[in-house]
Amino acid sequence: MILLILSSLVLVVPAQKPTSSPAQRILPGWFPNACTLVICDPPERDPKELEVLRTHVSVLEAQLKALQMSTRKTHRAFLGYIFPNSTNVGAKTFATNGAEADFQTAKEMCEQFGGQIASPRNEEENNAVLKLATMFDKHAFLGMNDQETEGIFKHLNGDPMEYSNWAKGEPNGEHEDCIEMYLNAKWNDNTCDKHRLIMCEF
Ligand code: GN1
Ligand code: CA
Ligand code: CA
Repeated sequence: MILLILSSLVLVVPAQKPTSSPAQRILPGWFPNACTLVICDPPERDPKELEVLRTHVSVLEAQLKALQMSTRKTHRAFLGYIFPNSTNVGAKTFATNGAEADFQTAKEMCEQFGGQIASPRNEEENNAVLKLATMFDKHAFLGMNDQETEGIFKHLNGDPMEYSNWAKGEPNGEHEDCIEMYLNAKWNDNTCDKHRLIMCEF
């Protein structure tokens, strides 16, 4: 049906009398109701104007860099105030303030300040968490859990858990989906509603 209408238009249009609009003088064979695409050259730019813009961009870039550095410094100072006990391992900083909470609250607390619950991925990181937990004599929650699929522990971002340090006989809990670290650095799965040391990593 559409094809029929279009083909009749093609037949009808050439029969119309051309108008004397400016478009007709430019494009012979232009018909009323036809579409015309007009492409214009961009206006010429003054090279000095471009130079001024480049300078402005450079100044803005320098200001942005200074602002980022100052924000980072402020954030670090702020973190030191909220979580005064910290230790660095490579690019990671583990930090705590000695408070305890259930897993969900601990998770939200760390996220609120731009981090996540401590999730050691090797022995060195595990020992750094142990060191801080020992200062408070408290078992710390770790980030990995098997809340999604029983028996399959994953990192908070979905990564499979490659490093582990389970205590003998652990994990053993169908209803224990969170991990606590004992004060001998070994791990136990326990229920997520237990209150354990809030240990974040940034
Ligand atoms: C037992 O000993 P304790 O309380 O740290 C259990 C864990 C359970 C936990 C539950 C060897 O640990 O697997 O998660 O109770 N340990 C053993 O509270 O059975
Ligand atoms: Ca479980
Ligand atoms: Ca257990």
